[in-house]
Amino acid sequence: MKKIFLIVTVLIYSATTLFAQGITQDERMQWWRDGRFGLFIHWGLYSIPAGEWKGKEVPKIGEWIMKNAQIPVAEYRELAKQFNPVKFDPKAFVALAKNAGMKYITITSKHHDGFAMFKSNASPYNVVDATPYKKDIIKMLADECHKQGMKICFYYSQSRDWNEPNGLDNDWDYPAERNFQKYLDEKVKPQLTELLTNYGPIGMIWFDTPMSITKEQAQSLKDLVRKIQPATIISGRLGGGVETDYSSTSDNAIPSIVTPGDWEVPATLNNTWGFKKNDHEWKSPETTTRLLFDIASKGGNYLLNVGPTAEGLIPQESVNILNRVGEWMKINSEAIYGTKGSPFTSEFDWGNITQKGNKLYVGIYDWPKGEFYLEGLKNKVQKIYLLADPAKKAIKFTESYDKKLDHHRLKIALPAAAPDKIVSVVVVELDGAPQAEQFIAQQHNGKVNLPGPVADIRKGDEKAKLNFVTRGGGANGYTDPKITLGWSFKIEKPGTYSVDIVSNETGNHEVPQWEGDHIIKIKSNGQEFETKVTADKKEYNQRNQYWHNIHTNGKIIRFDKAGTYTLSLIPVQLSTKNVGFTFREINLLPVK
Ligand code: JFZ
Repeated sequence: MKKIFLIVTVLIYSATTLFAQGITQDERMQWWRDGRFGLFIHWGLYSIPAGEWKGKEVPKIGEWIMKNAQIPVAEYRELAKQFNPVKFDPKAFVALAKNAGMKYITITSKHHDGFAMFKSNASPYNVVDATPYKKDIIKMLADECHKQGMKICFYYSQSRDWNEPNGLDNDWDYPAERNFQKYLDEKVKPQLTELLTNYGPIGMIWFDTPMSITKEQAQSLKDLVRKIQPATIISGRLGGGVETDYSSTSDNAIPSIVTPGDWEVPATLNNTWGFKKNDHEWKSPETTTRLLFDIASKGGNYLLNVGPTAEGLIPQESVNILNRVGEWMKINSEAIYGTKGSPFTSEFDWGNITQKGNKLYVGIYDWPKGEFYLEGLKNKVQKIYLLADPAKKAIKFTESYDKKLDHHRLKIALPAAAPDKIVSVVVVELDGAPQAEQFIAQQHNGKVNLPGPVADIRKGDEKAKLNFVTRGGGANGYTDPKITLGWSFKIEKPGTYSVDIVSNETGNHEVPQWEGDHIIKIKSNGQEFETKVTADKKEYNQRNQYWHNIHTNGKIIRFDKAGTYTLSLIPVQLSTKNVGFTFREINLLPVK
């Protein structure tokens, strides 16, 4: 009897929690997947020093000034008395995001410095109680977002809190012993409750830098969010190994190929998140727009940051860049919203591709002089037109199929002039959902691109794994020489090919790391050679701008007839002094 009672209770309990949640994962993620593009706002007391403390420039990211300059808590807190951003206009913030084509705003409600940008009963260290401004910035922005149909999301630093003796990471002004649980119970949970209760529906909580938070502690934060607002998305950096609703890449790090699952690239427009008066290293609108298109082509979201000043203004340079991206979005947003990543595994030299339903959006960065070729698309094409052309005038094309090679080619007779200087979008309407050939196709320029993440990765006879979601897109910690990679691909044009071995810099973008001297063997079509990984050419990569691609010239491989081939990369010895072999891809380049 007792047992039955227990079972019934458990059943009722799980049924009610399920109903209470009343929302599927797909439903929860819908707006985020459709939106693809959001505005990140890093704003807090750190915008007052703006990268300078007592007349000295403090290096690195602006919102870390308290730690980087080891400012005593008592001194840093004094900044609150000066915080008076009278020029803050929530309407202008939301309008800027809207005009850029962004669908959500994620603002720092509390960053690592511990200062809350909202009215909090859990800590007087907040914008209403501790500053002359006295207004709840989070409320002003949230209200405006709700009015304008923009999703409002809150960044919240759950572990690092330099203001609290029991928060993590203030090791210059507080004793080492701390009661982290007490901090979670007395500050984090009450503040999260306030954020999820007082500001209407919240799109997402963006947790960050979990540090040593335990599984149970992280889970309790997730449970809290789910309990109050089941529809709120939980971002990647919660910690404790607890599953979240999507993952965040490293800052400014874009995967090298289409990557499954829900993920987001948090990115800066210059080299800081919080405002720094001397950081003028701005990305160009061209780079920003292409990165947006490239991230969508790989299946991810782009969360692009601005750092308002102490007066409450978004730097004019940021405004200009976002407005320019917005001009592109006004014509081309159909190629971004609600799209999925490219059906192809390769990175193309000319641009990239997104897809939605039966359409491909071919985004061309470098407009071709003559005809344009898309290799390896299996579908029947119905119509092709420029997204920028309101008349959707049909563009001529021919599809051909090489039966012997089982290869499909689409040839498009593009107009002479590019419709857009940054990314021109060509819409290709198909007979069904886009389908790419199984084996990697040779590109029209003769190149065969063999990306690391799609390789058949093995350790002896067993399937093995390498992690490619690192900064720069190369393998992370490839130090085990027993791990080999293999690819299958088609060669259409017989001849001699040079093997271009590409790795990349990785690590903090202020001090990129790279390691060579690995000895590797390449085998293909009955030929093989051994080579040492050396930096023969360093190449700027506009899709991953902080980390250069490093090319190693391999030897020559011959393919005497058209056909399907394999190539394998077999380490002989891997150097492990630093970051290991950050292998990214191999290119077969025709030798003329
Ligand atoms: C964190 C913060 O420390 C930083 O101030 C900023 O808010 C940024 C968006 O997030 O910094 C990180 C966190 C994680 C990684 C890099 C920087 N990471 O996983 O590579």
